[in-house]
Formats: sequence, C-alpha cells, structure tokens
Amino acid sequence: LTADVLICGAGPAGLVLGNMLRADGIRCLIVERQSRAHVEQRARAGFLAENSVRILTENGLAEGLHANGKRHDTCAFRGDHGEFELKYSELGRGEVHTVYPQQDLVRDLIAQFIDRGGEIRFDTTVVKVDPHDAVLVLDDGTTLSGRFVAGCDGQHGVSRQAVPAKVLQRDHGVTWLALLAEAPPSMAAVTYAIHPNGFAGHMARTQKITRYYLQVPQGTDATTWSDEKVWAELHTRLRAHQYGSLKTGMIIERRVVDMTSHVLEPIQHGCVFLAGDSASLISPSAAKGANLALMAAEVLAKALARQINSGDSQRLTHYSAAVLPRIWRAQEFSHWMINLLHSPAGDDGHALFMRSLQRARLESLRDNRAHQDYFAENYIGI
Ligand code: RFL
Repeated sequence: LTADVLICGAGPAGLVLGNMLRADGIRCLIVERQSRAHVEQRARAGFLAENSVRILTENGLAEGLHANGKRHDTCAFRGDHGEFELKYSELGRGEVHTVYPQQDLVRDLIAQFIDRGGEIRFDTTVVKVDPHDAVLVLDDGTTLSGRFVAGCDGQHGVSRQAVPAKVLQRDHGVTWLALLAEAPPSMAAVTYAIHPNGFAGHMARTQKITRYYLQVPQGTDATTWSDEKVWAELHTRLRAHQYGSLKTGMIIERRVVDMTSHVLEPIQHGCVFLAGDSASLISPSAAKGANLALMAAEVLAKALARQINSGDSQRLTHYSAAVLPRIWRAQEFSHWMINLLHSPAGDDGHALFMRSLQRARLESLRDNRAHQDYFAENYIGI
C-alpha cells in the first residue's frame, strides 16, 4: 500500500483533510495535477464563515488566518430605492466572516501538511479511480493503492466518475464576469448592486486587491471587457455618482462564471468519498463553496480516523447522510440569494412581475428584523 488514504486534489478540501489525518497519525498522500506555485497563486474565495475558522483553529491550521485575516461584518444592498446595510454581527447568531484569500490559506495548508510528514505529488494527474480496490491510475500509467480514496479534485475532477451518483442540477440562467482588481476596496462592506443593466458586486480581499462581479450575457467573451469598460460599468451599476467613486486599478483577472449548481447523491461509493466541489458545486452568489469544502473535509477526516484507528465504520457508512443535508441548506440559501440579486431585463409582463418580486424581497430584508436574523444566520452559517 502506498498510503491508507489517497487524496486527489490539493485544494481547501484535500488539504484540510490531509492535515487532520496526519494529526491522527494516518498515512496519506495527496496527488495534485497542478504545480505547487500554481495552486498557491490561484485566487478564488475569500470569505470564511465562523465554522471554517473554527475547523482551522481547532486543527492548528489558522496561524496565517489569525495574523492576516480581516474581520468582516456588514453587507450592503444598493438599488433604485436607495441603499441599506445589514450589520450581521448584530443579527442572527452574531457571527462574522474572516476575509483571507484562498490562495494564502492553501499556501499555509500545504506548508503545515508537509511539516506533519505528509507527501504531495504535484504535477501529477489522476486519470482513473477504482472504487473497489482504492487504486489511482496516474497520467504516466503508474498506479497507487490505498485503503480509501478521498475525491477532493473539484468540479472537473475524475474521482466523481467512480461514484455512480445522481446529479441534481440547476442552471440559474445567470452569468457573472468575475474580476480581480489591483485596487484597494472602495467600501467597507460587501456591496450588492441591483441595476437595470444587471447585477454588480464588490468584495474586499486585501488592502491592495478587490473582487468585483458584473452580470453579463451568457456566452460573453471575457476579453471583450477592457479595463475602461469594466470600470465604467462598475461605476454605473454601483451608482458611484450617488455613493462615491470607486478606487480603480488594473484588472488582473477576468473570467466568465456561469451560475450553475449541482449536487451528487450519494457522495460515496465503495472506498471512495467525495468532499468539496467534487461532491457539490454551488453558485458563488453567497460565497459558500470553500466553506462547504471545509465542512465536508472535517466530517470525512473524523470518519476516516475512526475507521482506521478504531475499526468503527459507523461514521464512514453515514458520511453522505451527514453531509448532504448541510449542502442542501447552503444550496437553498444560495438559490434564494440568486433571486434576490437578479431578475430578467425587459418590460414584458413576466420580467415586470419578477422585478416586483425582487423589490418586495429587498424591502422585506430592509424592514423586517426577523427576516434579517434569518438572512444573517444563513449568510454565514453552514
Ligand atoms: P478546488 O479548490 O477546486 O481543488 C481541487 C484540486 O484538485 C486538482 N485536480 C486534480 N488533481 C489530480 N488529478 C486530477 N484529475 C485533478 N483534477 C483536479 C485541482 O488542480 C485543484 O487543485 O476544490 P475544493 O478543495 O473542493 O475547494 C472548493 C473551493 O475552491 C471553491 O468552492 C471556492 O473557491 C468557491 N468560491 C468561493 N467560495 C467561498 O466559500 N467564498 C467565496 O468568496 C468564493 N468565491 C469561489 C469564489 C469560486 C470562484 N470561481 C472559481 C468560480 C469566487 C470565484 C470566482
């Protein structure tokens, strides 16, 4: 046997899992398609929920996060009818986000994993997973064998192919241009703007980098959006003339993201267990993806440790049943959030109806404390 647990993918899910298994003395090996430099620079998520911070802290993985992460506790909604803010640290369970770029977290997790005696094979692609014998076939034709396989290889990975699951899916019919600007945040709060031209979003990342989103037509070619066009549209939709101009800078990443979501059921088969984006893809509307990845990694790590160290299979057998309801709660909220942030353009009856619903939803969120508490709990909760 190469290791007890073979982990496909060195993203947040695979790395948290690997670190927790190493802390329990379990032999594991991570196989990652990309180079170390690539995964340590891949900018994606940034908003970590309290459950994620707890998982990282309890497992000795939060040093960088506590040193450099920024507390974030307010979101704002802008539209035709003005702006309102929700300070979620004072709503619901009073939880806050910690903003810490995903690539920094990945860098910390890789260093810790190696410190704990873990091995990562970078630049190595898994081409096939055998769910019965826990064997990985690699791109150079060699094989690795273990007792269990953790499929943490994201939405385009191969481990999900070893799980004969139903794929429950939804195309939300909305596309975002996801942008990273080399510019400081323009506002203190995460800001969601609802505008006749479409949605625009603003999310702080670091003092020097800000993430923006622009809703664009499906099939948009990201390269047709010059820096000038991006900033002009952000100024319009975020209503800079009314609320203050944006701090501009070079756009260092622009990519088109179709808002689709899907969930595999079940997320285990034989000796293969899926965690993170390989098990479920969630639209980025409520910033849940990385948080779900950490949630599942923790459940899976505990279940595998119980099995390997005490021969107790109870938790592993019920892994899907433990994780799927939590995935669905996040999917439900994320889906609701998509309908809060988008409505069809045009002035036919259907579009007008949907826009009026959207306005009513926003007004309820603005005015109703019970609604705000529910929002806050779900916005941060996993
Ligand atoms: P990852 O991070 O995709 O890692 C999977 C790893 O597996 C490797 N891999 C393979 N390795 C070997 N063999 C193969 N055949 C392989 N196939 C793939 C890949 O190279 C990769 O290194 O999955 P994981 O660990 O499940 O983590 C999921 C998160 O990365 C993802 O959910 C989030 O980034 C989603 N997301 C956000 N989530 C949040 O919680 N908060 C946010 O603010 C947030 N913002 C975002 C986001 C995702 C975005 N994109 C990419 C659409 C913003 C954006 C723009």
